[in-house]
Amino acid sequence: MLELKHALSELEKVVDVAQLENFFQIYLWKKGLLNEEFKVMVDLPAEEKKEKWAKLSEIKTKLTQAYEAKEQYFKMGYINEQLEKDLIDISLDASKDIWAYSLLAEIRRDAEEICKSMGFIVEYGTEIVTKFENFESVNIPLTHPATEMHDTIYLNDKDASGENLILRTHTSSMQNYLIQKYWLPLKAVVPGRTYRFENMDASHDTMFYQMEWIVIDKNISIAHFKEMITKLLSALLHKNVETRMRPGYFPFVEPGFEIDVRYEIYNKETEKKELSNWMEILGAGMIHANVLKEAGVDSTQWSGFAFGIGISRLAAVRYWIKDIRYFTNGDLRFAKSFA
Ligand code: FA5
Repeated sequence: MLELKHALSELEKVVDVAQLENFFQIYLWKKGLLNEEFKVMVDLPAEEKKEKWAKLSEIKTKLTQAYEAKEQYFKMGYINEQLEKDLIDISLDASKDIWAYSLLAEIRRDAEEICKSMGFIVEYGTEIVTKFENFESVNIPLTHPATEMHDTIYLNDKDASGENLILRTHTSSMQNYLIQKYWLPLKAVVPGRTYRFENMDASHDTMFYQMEWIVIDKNISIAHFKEMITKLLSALLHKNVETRMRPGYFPFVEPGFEIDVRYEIYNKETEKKELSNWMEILGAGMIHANVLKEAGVDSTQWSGFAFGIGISRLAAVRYWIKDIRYFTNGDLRFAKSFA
């Protein structure tokens, strides 16, 4: 019968993974020495078989345990070796050629700094929201055709009332939450990812960044909004911009508008400065009385405005990028060209 002591001493001599594999083949594999011995026992008389079978089983158990311990030892060695290799050398200079912010992060951080300096609270909110937060709290009844304006991505998980949770389709889904959390007067911004089930093209992605501004106070009017938006866009785009307000429909504002921007560009062919085309950059409006009511606010006392900017499109304007999908498709050539 196979000797445990001998097998263990053989295992002892094993120094690497290849030798361990070899050991396994010789002793423990289904065609290895141990199983061969089990096979031979099948024809032994019952009593003798019982005794030898038990002994061999014990040898198998002990040898397997010893083998596994050694295997574990090699695995840990391998993991430690990898960890060692992956260790970040903090003495290395974090120079520009090895890291850079994504352009979206850069513009978002810029926007956050500008907003903080203007006294705004910055809050990220949650990306997974209830249908109430995304629709009903901002005056979009679930039966309203407006819900179809956003082709929403639904999750299997449900909220407390049994409704499926969704990925927020706009940062306006945070309005009710912000009012409840900070109460009034309120000046807050929500930068973050939003999701829609879109057909993708150069200016439409399924995951894109928005930033929501919400201002509620006494006697707030469109004039406050107009003044603020022109200053803000010029600061964010690093250019002097002209803004244009067009009527726009959003169920959560009344009146609602869309804002386009244009700015001076240099035409290489004519070698002259000229104005760019108008580009829609955000949706805005005076917060609808129903939104205030839903959050428990007396709309005869308080008023406010809100607007939501597409950060991805804003970044495209600021950095002259033709297609917003470049921001998120992970192409290192793109990322490195801005490092
Ligand atoms: C909204 O999402 C409203 N919540 C904005 C708003 C807030 C209006 C507060 C009134 C008051 P809209 O669907 O137009 O509106 O999106 C706002 C901006 O997000 C657009 O102007 C655009 O810049 C950007 N955007 C919309 N869809 C996409 C997309 N698929 N990919 C990239 N950017 C997008």
